[in-house]
Amino acid sequence: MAEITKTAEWRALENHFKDIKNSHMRDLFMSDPERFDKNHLQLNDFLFDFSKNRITDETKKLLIALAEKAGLQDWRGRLFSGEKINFTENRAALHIALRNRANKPIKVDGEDVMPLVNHELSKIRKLSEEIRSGVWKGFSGKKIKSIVNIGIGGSDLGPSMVCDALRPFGSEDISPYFVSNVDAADLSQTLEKCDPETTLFIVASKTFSTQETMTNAFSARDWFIKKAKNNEFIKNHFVAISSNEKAAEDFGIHAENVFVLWDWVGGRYSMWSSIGLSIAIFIGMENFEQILEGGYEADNHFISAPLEENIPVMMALIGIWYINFFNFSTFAVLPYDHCLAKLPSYLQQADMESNGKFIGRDNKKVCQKTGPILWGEAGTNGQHAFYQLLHQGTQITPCDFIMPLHSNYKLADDKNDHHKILQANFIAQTQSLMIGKSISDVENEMKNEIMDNPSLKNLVSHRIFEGNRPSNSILFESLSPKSLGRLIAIYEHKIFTQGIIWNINSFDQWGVEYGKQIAKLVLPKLESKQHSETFDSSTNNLINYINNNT
Ligand code: G6Q
Repeated sequence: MAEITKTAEWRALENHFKDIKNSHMRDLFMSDPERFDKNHLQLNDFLFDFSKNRITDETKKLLIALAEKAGLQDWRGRLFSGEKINFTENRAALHIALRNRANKPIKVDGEDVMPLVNHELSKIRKLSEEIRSGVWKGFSGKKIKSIVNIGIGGSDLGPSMVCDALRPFGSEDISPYFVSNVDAADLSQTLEKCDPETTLFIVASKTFSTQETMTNAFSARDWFIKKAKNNEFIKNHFVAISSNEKAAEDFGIHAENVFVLWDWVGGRYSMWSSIGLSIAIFIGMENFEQILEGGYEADNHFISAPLEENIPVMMALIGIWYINFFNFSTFAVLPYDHCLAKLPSYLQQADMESNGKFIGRDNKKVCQKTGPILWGEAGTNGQHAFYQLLHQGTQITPCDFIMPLHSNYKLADDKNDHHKILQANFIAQTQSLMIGKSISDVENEMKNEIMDNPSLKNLVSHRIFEGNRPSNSILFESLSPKSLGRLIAIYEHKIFTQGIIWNINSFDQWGVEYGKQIAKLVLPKLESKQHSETFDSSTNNLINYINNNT
């Protein structure tokens, strides 16, 4: 395919941008009472309102034409058929197989992967049921009360985010903990809350070689053996999730306690696999399967809905409109549900690790910007921190506001109506970002004050809001395993769609690998306290400073 920025479809969008860039959404709403009707989509109880964006019917038409030009429909089919679209690692990207609830065969190298997926699911079911029911016992005969997932990045963020989000569905008898950072503080603070007799460690590492995870796993094993005093007991307290079964067994984990992952499951797309073991233990297998059902619902929608009615596709296209034409480089995820506080971090990895790339599938440098800087925070907390910049900053950040209609939490005497207040703030923010506040509104508001003190007129400009700041609103019935699965899968497909249009491989992560590689070169210098002359003067001096002062 021709470089996307050289296509007629891209040029048409550039021309259209010149026409529309100064239009104000306030006017677009005024001139079209049906703007919401025309600019929202629904997938069962999932409502995606994209009417508060700087788009017209023409914008949508031109963006859809761009997606078609990029061959999105074809690529969508290639993703779902198990083709090795992650060509730099010669791998398929088959997270959709993990939630393929219809069990339709999906082949990689001629082999149907569904029997493998189903086998792992049955292992997850068995272990999670045994732990929850107390059939699985610790070395001294006690039930497991704490599960500690030791993993980082894709082997941590998903399960950690989901266990927080679905806490109301979790067992009251089991506490899930997540240790990711190699900083000893992380493991120490977790172990303080655990008892070796009642703790199960899940060492989650696809490669089983990640420095942080292995260091934490060895330290956890030492902590455990100190109390258990017998290596034999490791089998009651350590399980592994890895595609490197041999390394897991060499660590001392019994073969039957190793859950497998395949090279076609990318780390940041792995919460649907055995990496979700901690989720299944905490919320139960039926609920874990509901997460998969939600993902499957999103998959069916993505693969079959026409592009203009396709939620992930429209999300992706609107994102491209801002990143590539308006030149807005950042994007905020703002969940109005406290349990989704970790969602921005989760999506930050999903998006930035997938699409933070400058080399195209044609091995050349891309000619347009790719993934945005994704950040965010739960509402309403963010309102009292960074929303000032969202309203009046010089950079514009498109936002996704996300909220369930019903909260999973009700205080015993809920006369203070917490959830209505949360909802009111959600609506107020999206509305005010869009509409702004004009000079005449401010003058009107300050009329009496200015009458008393005319010098206050100078302050009018400070209270003006330009508005025209875009956002999507996402509403759904309640935060349940199924709705969460659907939400995550929708974002995965949004990211995929953008990657296709930008002509990049969304499924490798050489930047992560580079970090792992460099750390291994530096560590020996610190361990041996050897004077460093290998690197640049800053790096050498930092190493030598640490060595001289520790
Ligand atoms: C995810 C990335 C990365 C990875 C971690 C952990 O897509 O590849 O975040 O998940 O570096 O890797 P391991 O699971 O191999 O320990």
